[in-house]
Amino acid sequence: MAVTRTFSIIKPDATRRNLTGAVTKMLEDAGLRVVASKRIRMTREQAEGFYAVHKERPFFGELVEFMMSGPVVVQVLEGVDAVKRNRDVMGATNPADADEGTIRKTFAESIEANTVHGSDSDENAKIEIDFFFNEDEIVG
Ligand code: RTP
Ligand code: MG
Repeated sequence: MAVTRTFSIIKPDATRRNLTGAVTKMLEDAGLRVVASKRIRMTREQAEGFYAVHKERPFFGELVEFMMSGPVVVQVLEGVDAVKRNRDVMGATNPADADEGTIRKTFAESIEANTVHGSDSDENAKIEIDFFFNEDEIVG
């Protein structure tokens, strides 16, 4: 299995509760390395652009407002089979369905305020990393 990259967001519900370190520790303990990280406040343009695939979904407006509601930490993670490794430690979108020991089971407040985002394919990981980072900000 190759070392690959994925893109992660620690969402506003987590930064509000001062969980940046706790979430990052779970990512690291899962075998992922943080090779880029920055704390930002998403603009409306960034939130709408990032979640453009969900534009037609009924929850789109609320999702955009939520992602703008506080600081987020955007990260590039590196590891063996990084996309799957990250999705496994994140757990299901709805914390009620997430397995014990996952980030969302441990910390998420609701299906929307669910603590983390993680890319769902290598292709989307590259698009999402490029959306927030220049290559010279990533130090492997
Ligand atoms: P993410 O993209 O954030 O990693 O989460 P995901 O793949 O597990 O879930 P996705 O279907 O891509 O949905 C993106 C985010 O939209 C919010 N959501 N709200 N109110 C709702 O029914 C609902 N469904 C999804 C969540 O914040 C979800 O992570
Ligand atoms: Mg998704």
